[in-house]
Amino acid sequence: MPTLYYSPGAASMVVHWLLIELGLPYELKLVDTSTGAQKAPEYLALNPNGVVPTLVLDGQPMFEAAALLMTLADRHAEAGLAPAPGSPLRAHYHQWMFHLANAVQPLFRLWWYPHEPAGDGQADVVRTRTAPRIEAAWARLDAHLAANGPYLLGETLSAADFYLAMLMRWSRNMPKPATDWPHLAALAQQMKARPSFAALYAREGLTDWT
Ligand SMILES: N[C@@H](CCC(=O)N[C@@H](CS)C(=O)NCC(=O)O)C(=O)O
Repeated sequence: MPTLYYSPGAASMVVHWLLIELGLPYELKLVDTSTGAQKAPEYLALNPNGVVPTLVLDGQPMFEAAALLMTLADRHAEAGLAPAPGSPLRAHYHQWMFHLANAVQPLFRLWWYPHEPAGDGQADVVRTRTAPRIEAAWARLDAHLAANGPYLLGETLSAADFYLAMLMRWSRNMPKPATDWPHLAALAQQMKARPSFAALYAREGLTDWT
Protein backbone atom coordinates (compact mmCIF):
# COMPACT_ATOMS: atom_id res chain seq x y z
CA MET A 1 0.00 0.00 0.00
CA PRO A 2 1.44 3.48 -0.84
CA THR A 3 2.38 5.73 2.09
CA LEU A 4 1.97 9.49 1.68
CA TYR A 5 3.96 11.86 3.86
CA TYR A 6 1.90 15.01 3.94
CA SER A 7 1.12 18.32 5.56
CA PRO A 8 -2.48 19.62 5.32
CA GLY A 9 -3.04 21.84 2.29
CA ALA A 10 0.61 21.63 1.13
CA ALA A 11 1.87 20.28 -2.21
CA SER A 12 1.10 16.82 -0.86
CA MET A 13 -2.58 17.73 -1.04
CA VAL A 14 -2.96 17.04 -4.74
CA VAL A 15 -1.27 13.65 -4.45
CA HIS A 16 -3.60 12.80 -1.60
CA TRP A 17 -6.55 14.00 -3.69
CA LEU A 18 -5.60 11.74 -6.58
CA LEU A 19 -5.16 8.73 -4.28
CA ILE A 20 -8.72 9.31 -3.08
CA GLU A 21 -10.08 10.03 -6.56
CA LEU A 22 -8.54 6.78 -7.84
CA GLY A 23 -10.01 4.85 -4.91
CA LEU A 24 -6.63 3.51 -3.83
CA PRO A 25 -5.85 2.25 -0.34
CA TYR A 26 -3.02 4.25 1.23
CA GLU A 27 -1.42 5.12 4.52
CA LEU A 28 -1.02 8.74 5.62
CA LYS A 29 1.88 10.05 7.69
CA LEU A 30 1.72 13.62 8.95
CA VAL A 31 4.90 15.67 8.61
CA ASP A 32 4.64 18.55 11.08
CA THR A 33 6.25 21.33 9.05
CA SER A 34 5.52 23.81 11.88
CA THR A 35 8.18 22.05 13.96
CA GLY A 36 10.53 21.45 11.02
CA ALA A 37 9.89 17.71 10.87
CA GLN A 38 10.56 17.87 7.11
CA LYS A 39 14.22 18.63 7.91
CA ALA A 40 14.65 15.83 10.46
CA PRO A 41 17.28 13.21 9.50
CA GLU A 42 14.73 10.39 9.33
CA TYR A 43 12.60 12.36 6.86
CA LEU A 44 15.61 13.55 4.83
CA ALA A 45 16.53 9.90 4.41
CA LEU A 46 13.26 9.53 2.49
CA ASN A 47 13.30 12.90 0.74
CA PRO A 48 16.62 14.75 0.81
CA ASN A 49 14.85 17.91 -0.42
CA GLY A 50 13.20 18.31 2.98
CA VAL A 51 9.76 19.06 1.57
CA VAL A 52 6.41 17.34 1.30
CA PRO A 53 5.16 15.31 -0.41
CA THR A 54 6.97 12.01 -0.32
CA LEU A 55 5.09 8.99 -1.60
CA VAL A 56 6.46 5.56 -0.86
CA LEU A 57 5.46 3.45 -3.85
CA ASP A 58 6.42 -0.22 -4.07
CA GLY A 59 8.73 0.40 -1.11
CA GLN A 60 10.55 3.27 -2.89
CA PRO A 61 10.28 6.85 -1.57
CA MET A 62 9.49 9.21 -4.46
CA PHE A 63 9.19 13.00 -4.54
CA GLU A 64 7.88 15.88 -6.73
CA ALA A 65 4.11 16.29 -6.62
CA ALA A 66 3.66 16.63 -10.40
CA ALA A 67 5.70 13.51 -11.13
CA LEU A 68 3.75 11.60 -8.49
CA LEU A 69 0.47 12.67 -10.09
CA MET A 70 1.63 11.54 -13.51
CA THR A 71 2.83 8.21 -12.15
CA LEU A 72 -0.43 7.52 -10.31
CA ALA A 73 -2.57 8.59 -13.27
CA ASP A 74 -0.61 6.35 -15.66
CA ARG A 75 -0.66 3.38 -13.31
CA HIS A 76 -4.43 3.65 -13.05
CA ALA A 77 -5.16 4.45 -16.68
CA GLU A 78 -8.66 3.02 -16.31
CA ALA A 79 -9.65 6.23 -14.47
CA GLY A 80 -8.88 8.24 -17.63
CA LEU A 81 -6.96 10.99 -15.82
CA ALA A 82 -3.99 10.80 -18.20
CA PRO A 83 -4.40 10.63 -21.98
CA ALA A 84 -2.87 7.45 -23.38
CA PRO A 85 0.73 7.64 -24.63
CA GLY A 86 0.68 8.45 -28.31
CA SER A 87 -2.78 10.00 -28.24
CA PRO A 88 -3.05 13.57 -29.54
CA LEU A 89 -3.97 14.91 -26.08
CA ARG A 90 -0.92 13.36 -24.43
CA ALA A 91 1.41 16.13 -25.60
CA HIS A 92 -0.98 18.78 -24.32
CA TYR A 93 -1.20 16.96 -21.01
CA HIS A 94 2.59 16.98 -20.71
CA GLN A 95 2.64 20.66 -21.62
CA TRP A 96 0.22 21.64 -18.88
CA MET A 97 1.73 19.44 -16.20
CA PHE A 98 5.18 20.86 -16.89
CA HIS A 99 3.88 24.39 -17.18
CA LEU A 100 2.16 24.18 -13.79
CA ALA A 101 5.21 22.55 -12.22
CA ASN A 102 7.84 24.82 -13.76
CA ALA A 103 6.15 28.16 -14.33
CA VAL A 104 3.33 28.42 -11.78
CA GLN A 105 4.13 26.39 -8.66
CA PRO A 106 7.61 28.00 -8.22
CA LEU A 107 5.94 31.43 -8.03
CA PHE A 108 4.12 30.19 -4.94
CA ARG A 109 7.44 29.14 -3.44
CA LEU A 110 8.47 32.81 -3.81
CA TRP A 111 5.17 33.96 -2.32
CA TRP A 112 5.31 31.65 0.73
CA TYR A 113 9.09 31.71 1.26
CA PRO A 114 10.16 35.21 0.11
CA HIS A 115 13.26 35.14 2.31
CA GLU A 116 14.77 32.34 0.19
CA PRO A 117 15.72 34.42 -2.88
CA ALA A 118 16.30 37.76 -1.16
CA GLY A 119 17.07 37.21 2.53
CA ASP A 120 15.23 38.34 5.63
CA GLY A 121 13.80 41.85 5.45
CA GLN A 122 13.06 41.70 1.71
CA ALA A 123 9.81 39.75 1.94
CA ASP A 124 7.62 42.70 0.93
CA VAL A 125 9.70 43.41 -2.18
CA VAL A 126 9.64 39.78 -3.29
CA ARG A 127 5.92 39.45 -2.68
CA THR A 128 5.15 42.74 -4.43
CA ARG A 129 6.99 41.52 -7.50
CA THR A 130 5.61 37.98 -7.33
CA ALA A 131 1.87 38.73 -7.05
CA PRO A 132 1.60 40.23 -10.58
CA ARG A 133 3.47 37.25 -12.00
CA ILE A 134 0.96 34.88 -10.40
CA GLU A 135 -1.88 37.05 -11.68
CA ALA A 136 -0.40 36.97 -15.18
CA ALA A 137 -0.31 33.19 -14.98
CA TRP A 138 -4.00 33.16 -14.03
CA ALA A 139 -4.82 35.48 -16.91
CA ARG A 140 -3.06 33.19 -19.41
CA LEU A 141 -4.70 30.07 -18.00
CA ASP A 142 -8.10 31.74 -17.99
CA ALA A 143 -7.68 32.75 -21.63
CA HIS A 144 -6.77 29.17 -22.48
CA LEU A 145 -9.86 27.85 -20.68
CA ALA A 146 -12.07 30.47 -22.35
CA ALA A 147 -10.98 29.23 -25.76
CA ASN A 148 -10.42 25.54 -25.02
CA GLY A 149 -12.13 24.65 -21.71
CA PRO A 150 -13.84 23.77 -19.55
CA TYR A 151 -10.81 21.65 -18.51
CA LEU A 152 -7.17 22.21 -19.46
CA LEU A 153 -7.59 19.45 -22.07
CA GLY A 154 -10.97 20.69 -23.28
CA GLU A 155 -13.76 18.25 -22.51
CA THR A 156 -11.30 15.77 -20.98
CA LEU A 157 -10.69 15.92 -17.24
CA SER A 158 -7.10 15.05 -16.35
CA ALA A 159 -4.68 15.03 -13.42
CA ALA A 160 -3.60 18.50 -14.58
CA ASP A 161 -6.97 19.93 -13.48
CA PHE A 162 -6.49 18.57 -9.97
CA TYR A 163 -3.07 20.16 -9.90
CA LEU A 164 -4.39 23.49 -11.16
CA ALA A 165 -7.16 23.41 -8.53
CA MET A 166 -4.58 23.01 -5.75
CA LEU A 167 -2.55 25.93 -7.09
CA MET A 168 -5.70 28.05 -7.37
CA ARG A 169 -6.52 27.23 -3.74
CA TRP A 170 -3.10 28.49 -2.69
CA SER A 171 -4.04 31.94 -4.04
CA ARG A 172 -7.23 32.15 -1.97
CA ASN A 173 -5.95 34.84 0.39
CA MET A 174 -3.97 36.81 -2.19
CA PRO A 175 -5.13 40.26 -3.31
CA LYS A 176 -6.42 38.75 -6.58
CA PRO A 177 -7.17 35.05 -6.13
CA ALA A 178 -7.42 32.79 -9.17
CA THR A 179 -11.19 32.66 -8.80
CA ASP A 180 -11.38 36.34 -9.82
CA TRP A 181 -11.00 34.98 -13.36
CA PRO A 182 -14.32 33.52 -14.56
CA HIS A 183 -13.15 30.40 -16.36
CA LEU A 184 -10.77 29.52 -13.56
CA ALA A 185 -13.63 30.06 -11.09
CA ALA A 186 -15.83 27.71 -13.11
CA LEU A 187 -13.11 25.06 -13.14
CA ALA A 188 -12.58 25.49 -9.40
CA GLN A 189 -16.31 24.92 -8.85
CA GLN A 190 -16.24 21.76 -10.93
CA MET A 191 -13.27 20.38 -9.04
CA LYS A 192 -14.66 21.28 -5.62
CA ALA A 193 -17.90 19.49 -6.46
CA ARG A 194 -16.12 16.14 -6.75
CA PRO A 195 -16.82 13.79 -3.84
CA SER A 196 -13.07 13.18 -3.60
CA PHE A 197 -12.58 16.85 -2.70
CA ALA A 198 -14.90 16.57 0.31
CA ALA A 199 -13.14 13.37 1.38
CA LEU A 200 -9.76 15.06 1.02
CA TYR A 201 -10.91 18.01 3.13
CA ALA A 202 -12.24 15.70 5.82
CA ARG A 203 -9.02 13.66 5.95
CA GLU A 204 -6.70 16.68 6.00
CA GLY A 205 -8.94 18.71 8.34
CA LEU A 206 -9.24 21.55 5.83
CA THR A 207 -12.15 23.98 6.01
CA ASP A 208 -11.50 27.03 3.83
CA TRP A 209 -12.00 27.46 0.04
CA THR A 210 -15.07 25.23 0.00
N1 LIG B 1 8.61 20.81 -6.12
C1 LIG B 1 8.18 20.23 -4.87
C2 LIG B 1 7.90 21.36 -3.90
C3 LIG B 1 7.42 20.86 -2.56
C4 LIG B 1 7.32 21.99 -1.54
O1 LIG B 1 7.87 23.10 -1.72
N2 LIG B 1 6.60 21.68 -0.44
C5 LIG B 1 6.44 22.67 0.61
C6 LIG B 1 4.98 22.73 1.08
S1 LIG B 1 3.90 23.24 -0.20
C7 LIG B 1 7.27 22.27 1.82
O2 LIG B 1 7.40 21.10 2.13
N3 LIG B 1 7.79 23.27 2.53
C8 LIG B 1 8.56 23.08 3.72
C9 LIG B 1 9.97 23.55 3.55
O3 LIG B 1 10.36 23.97 2.47
O4 LIG B 1 10.69 23.45 4.53
C10 LIG B 1 6.93 19.38 -5.12
O5 LIG B 1 6.09 19.79 -5.91
O6 LIG B 1 6.82 18.28 -4.55
